[in-house]
Amino acid sequence: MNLEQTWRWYGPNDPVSLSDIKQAGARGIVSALHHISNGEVWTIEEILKRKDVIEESGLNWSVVESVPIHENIKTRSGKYHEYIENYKTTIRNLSVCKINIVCYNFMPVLDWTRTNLEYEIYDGSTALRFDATEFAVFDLLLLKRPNAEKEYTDTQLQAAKTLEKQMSDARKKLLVNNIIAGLPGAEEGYSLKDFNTILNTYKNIGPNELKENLYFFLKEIIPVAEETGVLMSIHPDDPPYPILGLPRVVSTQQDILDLYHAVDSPNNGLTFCTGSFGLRQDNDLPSMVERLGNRIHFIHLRSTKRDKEGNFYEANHLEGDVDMYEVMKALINEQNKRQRAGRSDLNIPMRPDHGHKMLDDQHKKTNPGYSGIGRLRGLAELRGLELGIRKSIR
Ligand code: CS2
Ligand code: MN
Repeated sequence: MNLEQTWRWYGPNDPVSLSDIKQAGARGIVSALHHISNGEVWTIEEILKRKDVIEESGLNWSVVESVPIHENIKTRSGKYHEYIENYKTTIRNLSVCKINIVCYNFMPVLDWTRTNLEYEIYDGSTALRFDATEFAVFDLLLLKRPNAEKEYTDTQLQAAKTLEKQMSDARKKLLVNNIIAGLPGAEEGYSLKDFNTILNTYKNIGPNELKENLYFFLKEIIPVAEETGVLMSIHPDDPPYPILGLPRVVSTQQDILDLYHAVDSPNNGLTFCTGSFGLRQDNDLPSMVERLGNRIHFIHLRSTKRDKEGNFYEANHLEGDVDMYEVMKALINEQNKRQRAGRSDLNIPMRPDHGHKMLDDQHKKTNPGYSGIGRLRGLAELRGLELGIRKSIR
């Protein structure tokens, strides 16, 4: 009853092929129909097309990551009714195609955010990094977001000004692109010109309002998920605290307990992402697995290394701030609990979430965070860790 080893595949254009994934030892595929615009229905025909390609390689489409949530739903404005109805239809269609785990997130405007996509770490591989001063340069001096200074200390303001003076135009352009052009899997990309206008759509939406909008959405879709046997699994915010003056409501254990409580159903569940949750010192990951575990339907395993200034980078999977051993033990305990309770969902799908750019991949064009070899290393280490713990506690 191992965790199911899965791998994110962006579809036929992904430089990592299905046969590469097979050699990496994953059997479950995590994929999404990125070519369908945000808010539109995923038809049965389109879903089956992707499913057939996956199954022809002897693999299985285990999880959808993600069916994106249209901005209108997050702000409960514009055509949100129509988009929610479309979302319900997509859930129904996925279930007809026997795909029953759906990951999604509820981060306003931006999905995951990094400032540097090629940060060289001590072993010579490159990792994704978030530099708080670079981010402040973007926010204060390039985007020039109105009133942004209020959210920074004097030291931070000074540091941003000093750094900006040292930056070439090319470096500034790259920084802007890294933040707003959309990292892989983020379904929206923006131009600097439009960006302040989009941020402004949240001017009357604080954390309470955003929570209300999330719960409104859940009250609409979870009954459909129940009816069709689909497990909705929300992905936490990355990073798990407010940025750009935008509210964040999926960052802590309490946020998840509130979400569970808002619609009390096993179909209203969680993607447990150790990389995202692990960025907050007050998130105790093993105890979160224990407390939130019965509704964890999908697992992302990766580690990050943070410092006191608010910078972080993605560490090797078994290094950094995440105690992967304790997390894995807690996950195995959760499986044991499920077995005792007679549940059938024991093989919770997990994937190595991101990896470093290393070895041959350093000479190739890869999706940031989603190169083949770095994730292969991550998966191999995690698989070994799981096996070791399992054998030692039996
Ligand atoms: C990222 C995101 O941290 C992550 O897993 O790669 O793309 C994430 O998968 C989405 O935000 C989930 O909806
Ligand atoms: Mn993740």
